[in-house]
Amino acid sequence: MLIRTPKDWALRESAATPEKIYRLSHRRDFLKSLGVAGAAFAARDLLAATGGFPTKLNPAYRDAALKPTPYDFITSYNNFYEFGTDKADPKPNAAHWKPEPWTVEISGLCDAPQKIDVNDLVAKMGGVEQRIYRHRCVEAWSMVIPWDGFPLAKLVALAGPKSEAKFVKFTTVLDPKNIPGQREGTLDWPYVEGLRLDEAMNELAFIATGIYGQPIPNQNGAPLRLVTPWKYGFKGAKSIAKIEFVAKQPRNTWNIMAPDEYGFYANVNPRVDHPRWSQASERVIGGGSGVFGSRQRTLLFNGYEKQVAALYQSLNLEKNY
Ligand SMILES: Nc1nc2c(c(=O)[nH]1)N[C@H]1C(S)=C(S)[C@@H](COP(=O)(O)O)O[C@H]1N2
Ligand SMILES: [Mo]
Repeated sequence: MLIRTPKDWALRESAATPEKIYRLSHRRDFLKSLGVAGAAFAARDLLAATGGFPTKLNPAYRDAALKPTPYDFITSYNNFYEFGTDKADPKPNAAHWKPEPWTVEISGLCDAPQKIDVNDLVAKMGGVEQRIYRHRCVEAWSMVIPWDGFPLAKLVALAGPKSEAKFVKFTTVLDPKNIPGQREGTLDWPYVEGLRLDEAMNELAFIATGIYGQPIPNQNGAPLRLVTPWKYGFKGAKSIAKIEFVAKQPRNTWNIMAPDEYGFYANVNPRVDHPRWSQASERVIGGGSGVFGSRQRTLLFNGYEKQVAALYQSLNLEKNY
């Protein structure tokens, strides 16, 4: 992220073809291996085995003005340093990674700490819904993504945070044997992120397990990742292994790597520039005629001011970037 210059923002020709056929997901392979077709399978197990799919669009999170970015761009133009630092790296480099079975640890200052299989978690959350959210990277590009998943607030309720818990810390996968980038010192592994507890309970905060009604591809953070659409993309920790309730504000990876450039809050703010570039506007990936096509003005809180402004009323947003 901070190391790269705009030169690597070129997409491969094949990646620019919109709406190609969806990649067969590992979950589908898993389903097939179970021989579900003929077997008598409880609805709950079926739901769990498929990661909660199919999904239903939640109309409260669809904006007619938002045009979803083609699937191929969303899944081939990625930041996931575990699988390489170029935008085109994660898709091929993560293709053979097997993020299953997957256990999520819920721990720290909460009443119901637990280790839970991701499919059981999705079932406990009542399955998944689809929300169409804006997605803005601190590198000044953006997309519109139809995410499938469940509200983070539901997971917080399942955990039952104690009154001393003020923040949620997310720790992502650490598996250097199978993750090439983690055998190099590009970042301080594992990638960690955090939210204030009230941010985590905001209606917008979401745990994604899918995109466009398909299980989330490895390169986008399988099997579950954080989505906070009013914040820069780096808040969206991919491939989460542990969710911890803590009393003190945790450090987050990009803040550890470059504290003068990346803060804890990471709220999208066109009035607070990155020290090395403007945040006033953004390139729309897949927009317009070319790969990058159009450019548009960036909105405060990425257009979600109504939902989140109250969280930051007493905060100086220039200091707390
Ligand atoms: N584990 C992990 N999560 C991560 C990253 C990463 O390198 N590793 N990159 C972040 C950054 S900088 C961005 S912009 C988003 C990109 O998400 P996308 O590839 O699904 O668009 O993931 C975030 N989550
Ligand atoms: Mo990013």
